[in-house]
Amino acid sequence: MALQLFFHPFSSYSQKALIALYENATPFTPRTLSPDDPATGAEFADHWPIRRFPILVDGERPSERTILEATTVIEYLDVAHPGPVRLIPQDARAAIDVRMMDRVFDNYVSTPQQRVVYDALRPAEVRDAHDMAEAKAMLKKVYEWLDARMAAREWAAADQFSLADCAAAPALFYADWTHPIDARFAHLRAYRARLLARPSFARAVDEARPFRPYFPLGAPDRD
Ligand SMILES: N[C@@H](CCC(=O)N[C@@H](CS)C(=O)NCC(=O)O)C(=O)O
Repeated sequence: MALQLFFHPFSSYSQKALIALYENATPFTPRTLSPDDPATGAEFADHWPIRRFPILVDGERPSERTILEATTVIEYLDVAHPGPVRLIPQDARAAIDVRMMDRVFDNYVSTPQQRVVYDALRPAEVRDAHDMAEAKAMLKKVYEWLDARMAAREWAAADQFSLADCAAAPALFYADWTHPIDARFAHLRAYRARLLARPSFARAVDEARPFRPYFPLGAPDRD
């Protein structure tokens, strides 16, 4: 049980880490979080009281290493368990572009997308219409920026599939469900479709299908 991933298949940040594991067929023990399995939940909370997933645990107690945050999980895999697909370019300048785009997808796509979902989970009387308008405005702005950026690119950065695309795939997948990407952003929509066709992400999407009825905004009848 060298590598364990505590995660949920329907969670966007979990999918981000899963893509990296699937890209390199890296062996790991899935530790799926579920209300039906309080023991796994307690072990997870022991590793990370903040309880945001995924986390990666490498090795056995007492000398195991716990890696928090999906980006860091991918960075760690690239260093400690590298495979044929290197998700961080060896060239330091190219790696900066990859890390920059990883931050863009997390901070300006995933974060506003999650705000909308978390708002929908709140009781109606504490929902925040102003915050929702701001979150959707940010999505709209970032769609426009990403559409221009993707006009002449296959992948988000460094001319290769990378950490940035691991971040982009679930972020754009759920963002489009949350605040649809307008048809005029054809480059961005084509990029989202390319990500969906990537076998590692297609597998993560397939594994999450049973959970679609739980999407708080109502899952559309499409990927
Ligand atoms: N910054 C974290 C974010 C992780 C995150 O937000 N995970 C969500 C699932 S996609 C989560 O743990 N949600 C449970 C909760 O908020 O209680 C990362 O990059 O891994």
